[in-house]
Amino acid sequence: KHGVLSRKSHADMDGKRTPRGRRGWKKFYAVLKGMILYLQKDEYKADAELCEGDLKNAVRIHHALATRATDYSKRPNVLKLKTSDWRVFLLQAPSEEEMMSWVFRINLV
Ligand code: I3P
Repeated sequence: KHGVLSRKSHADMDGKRTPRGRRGWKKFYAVLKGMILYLQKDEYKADAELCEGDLKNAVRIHHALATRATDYSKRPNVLKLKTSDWRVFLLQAPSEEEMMSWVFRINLV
């Protein structure tokens, strides 16, 4: 699965709140492949073309949990992703359908 997603980092590893200055929204092209959600700066790229920054933004979603972000109302179509290392991301999809599709696909892994 792939598509445009905006990301906001809410908590870092071990669940510590992401500090100010790194809490902004950023738009990515997301690609879910195997157990990894790649958040790429530009459009679709094959593995070989991923740059260092793209690899840094990749999120392991094994044992991660995706839910509708019911407690976040500033933007529509936002899901909350909790990873196994206690990071928390908010991810905004272009539509309700896309958001639910990401939730479903992430939780299938
Ligand atoms: C953050 C940025 C985010 C905002 C966040 C700010 O500043 O303005 O858009 O979240 O508020 O801290 P910075 O880019 O300097 O990290 P919202 O869009 O959800 O308001 P927050 O600290 O309340 O999460």
